[in-house]
Amino acid sequence: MSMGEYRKLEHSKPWQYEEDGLTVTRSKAWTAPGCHIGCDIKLYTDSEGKLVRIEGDEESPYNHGRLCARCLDIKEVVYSPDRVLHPMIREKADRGKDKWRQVSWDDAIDYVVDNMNNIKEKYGAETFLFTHGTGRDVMQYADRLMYAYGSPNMTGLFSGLSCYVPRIAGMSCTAGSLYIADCSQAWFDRYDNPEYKVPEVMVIWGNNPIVSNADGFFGHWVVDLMKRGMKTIVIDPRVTWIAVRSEYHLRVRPGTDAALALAMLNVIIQEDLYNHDFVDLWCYGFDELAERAKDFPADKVADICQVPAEKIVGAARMIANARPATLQWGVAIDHTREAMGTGQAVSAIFEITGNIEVPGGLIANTQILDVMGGQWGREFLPEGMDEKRICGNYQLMRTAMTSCSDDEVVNCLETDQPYKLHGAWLQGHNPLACMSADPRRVYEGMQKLDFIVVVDLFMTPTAMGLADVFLPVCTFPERDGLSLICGIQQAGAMNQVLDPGDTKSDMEINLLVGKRFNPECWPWDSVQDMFTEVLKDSGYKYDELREVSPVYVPFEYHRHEKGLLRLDGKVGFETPTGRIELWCNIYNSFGLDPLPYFKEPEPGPGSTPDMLDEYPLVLTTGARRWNSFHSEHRQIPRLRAMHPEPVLDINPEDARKYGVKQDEWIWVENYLGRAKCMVNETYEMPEGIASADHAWWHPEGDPENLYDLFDLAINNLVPFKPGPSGFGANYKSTLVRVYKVGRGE
Ligand SMILES: Nc1nc2c(c(=O)[nH]1)N[C@H]1C(S)=C(S)[C@@H](COP(=O)(O)OP(=O)(O)OC[C@H]3O[C@@H](n4cnc5c(=O)[nH]c(N)nc54)[C@H](O)[C@@H]3O)O[C@H]1N2
Ligand SMILES: Nc1nc2c(c(=O)[nH]1)N[C@H]1C(S)=C(S)[C@@H](COP(=O)(O)OP(=O)(O)OC[C@H]3O[C@@H](n4cnc5c(=O)[nH]c(N)nc54)[C@H](O)[C@@H]3O)O[C@H]1N2
Ligand SMILES: [Mo]
Repeated sequence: MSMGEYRKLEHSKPWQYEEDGLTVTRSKAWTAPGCHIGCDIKLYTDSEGKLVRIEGDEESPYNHGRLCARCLDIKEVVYSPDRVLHPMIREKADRGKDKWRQVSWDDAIDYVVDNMNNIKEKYGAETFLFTHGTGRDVMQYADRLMYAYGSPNMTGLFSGLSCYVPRIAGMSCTAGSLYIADCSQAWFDRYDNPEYKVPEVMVIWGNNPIVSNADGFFGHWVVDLMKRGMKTIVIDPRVTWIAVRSEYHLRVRPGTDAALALAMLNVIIQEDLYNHDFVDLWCYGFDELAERAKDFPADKVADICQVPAEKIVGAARMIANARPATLQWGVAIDHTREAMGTGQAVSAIFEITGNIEVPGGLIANTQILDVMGGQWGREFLPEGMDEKRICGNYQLMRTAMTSCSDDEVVNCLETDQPYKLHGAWLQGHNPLACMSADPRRVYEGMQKLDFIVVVDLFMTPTAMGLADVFLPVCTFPERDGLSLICGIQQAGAMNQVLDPGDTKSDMEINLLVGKRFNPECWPWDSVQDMFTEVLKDSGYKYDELREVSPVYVPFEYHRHEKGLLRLDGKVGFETPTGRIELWCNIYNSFGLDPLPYFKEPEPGPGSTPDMLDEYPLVLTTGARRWNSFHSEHRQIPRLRAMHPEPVLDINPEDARKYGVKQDEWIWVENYLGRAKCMVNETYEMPEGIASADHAWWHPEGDPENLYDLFDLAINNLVPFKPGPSGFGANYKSTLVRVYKVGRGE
């Protein structure tokens, strides 16, 4: 949606200049390696074209010169001896064996195109899967390649599509758009902007923003705001850096957030603390919500969530009395089978208190440019193909999404229903180590495919186990690119400063391959021409963008009152009633509960108490670490040294109770499987709740043992089992026991 002229940043220097004998190039950090945001950076190269330094750009309105450890260590990634530097092919019979043959790009691309075309001719394009991992600037190019080939099947092999998708889809259904915390990121002058207001309270719910900087949200904005007087409420079982500085820390039992949110709604409604004007004018279904919330009195919910009732009541009052309050939520909301009900309950707190589209509240995240969300190139998908998209009976998913139900894809791999699959293109994705629940199912299911391509920068367990062709990508200093960030409405230029050698960018690879499938879909002569096309709404050509990057879309508050949030230009929200639907018509029409609801996580102390004898500990997984992005950076020495092995964070009382000790290797086991890690005794975790790292493998391990993947994968304990809508899965709640490796096996 274009809303007028883009704003551009005035820089004190050109995009490239000399300083102390070095060339400084302004750019954006993105991928590879993994990152979720795209900070403004300065790359310092010497006369031999070597990267010698990287700094945050102090003129950036986004990160104000700050960078994370992974960016500061980018040199070790770029020059890592572990990188794959040439295309490689392996015989299908040798999958899992370290037997690769180096080939030229021409040969690799011919081989890929021939094999993919053969499958299309023999079995149909729908039998070829396309996948990509999280949040990279790779996604839209992978989508477009799929459309050029003619397949409708994009998948992450991720139970319940459990990353941001449930929150985005949920808010789109109930409020017409995703809403994000207003930390003044839409303004160049930020906190000083006269229209901006520092929130009185920010609720940080199932998110650790300073470590994770997730989804376009720069975590240190929270610290900036705390310095300007903002108070915080943290909802997290773990003691985080912000939690110890917050007014309220609710150490909720994993997977019970919906009950907590419903209890807070009940307090706000019963005590008449909600915003009557906003509810009367802009909300639909308030009475029904009030009725539902009555089932969640604070003292009952205190038992469910293991949070004292007075804290629930106090936090609810504090949110309702704040002018404004805002929400920064995280992936813990999606990592439960009840993701849709949970997200709906949490967002309703901020809706009925009138914190929508106000300065310092929650602002609509309208899409920048039209290339995101699986839409770019969708017109090239042949007629009738979308009906073949693998969604099972998840009708909301089929209607609201352009991708598959990943759970149904795994069923399809195993049962050959509704049809047999034959190939896969995996780009920026290490599913066996990260996204896949029960990774053995995916490993075995994928073995049935005739042809698999992996596009990555390092050899991974997924590539070693499954790939027939490996196409090596370059890192971000080695390529031009665009950063189009969700979470802040800007477009930025990434500028190449290093020679990529015999590696290529994802964009170039997809342009080369895409042209062969459908030249009309990929008509450009260069990636730069393609970027200019992507940028067309902004009014800038790619070359011009370098100088003025980043450019921001126009922005204003109270857009629902001005007809700026609906496609028809009327006031209100893009929902069937034009209001925020606390009782959701779309859910109702798909046979789903129209109101927020809570169901005990399964297994769990509330649903399967009989399992507690055998599996006494509640387990959450995957809390982000400073030094790695999921399965990445395990082979980068300095980053690995910060956190050398997977750990289980466990309260020292629990460690004693279950007979395990600091730094000991243990098995964490549930009814489905087990994974190995080291004990870390810490009071950061409450008694009865432990937290295990995810996405572990040993790049130094035996390739033919898939780098210890199946020993270390915590997802051995996570089933493919989404919620009733198909969205959300229990990556953050199960029941386990722990025991020393070698004991009782
Ligand atoms: N350094 C680094 N940054 C990353 C990533 C990375 O791997 N490394 N990954 C990126 C990706 S893809 C994502 S999705 C984001 C995610 O980033 P976040 O949303 O911050 O996700 P997590 O760190 O998994 O979890 C956040 C907090 O939720 C708590 N938690 C665990 N279970 C529950 C629960 O049931 N309820 C509640 N309320 N809290 C719970 C954890 O203790 C943790 O402190 O980070 C992104 N950024
Ligand atoms: N138990 C448990 N499991 C989880 C989670 C959890 O909290 N708990 N979190 C889940 C979440 S939220 C997510 S999003 C997934 C993440 O899952 P993934 O996105 O698969 O994770 P990554 O390891 O970051 O990336 C996969 C691969 O992409 C490569 N790569 C990085 N950048 C680029 C690039 O620019 N181009 C290309 N071609 N390749 C690149 C990396 O080398 C890596 O091998 O994991 C999920 N798994
Ligand atoms: Mo994620």
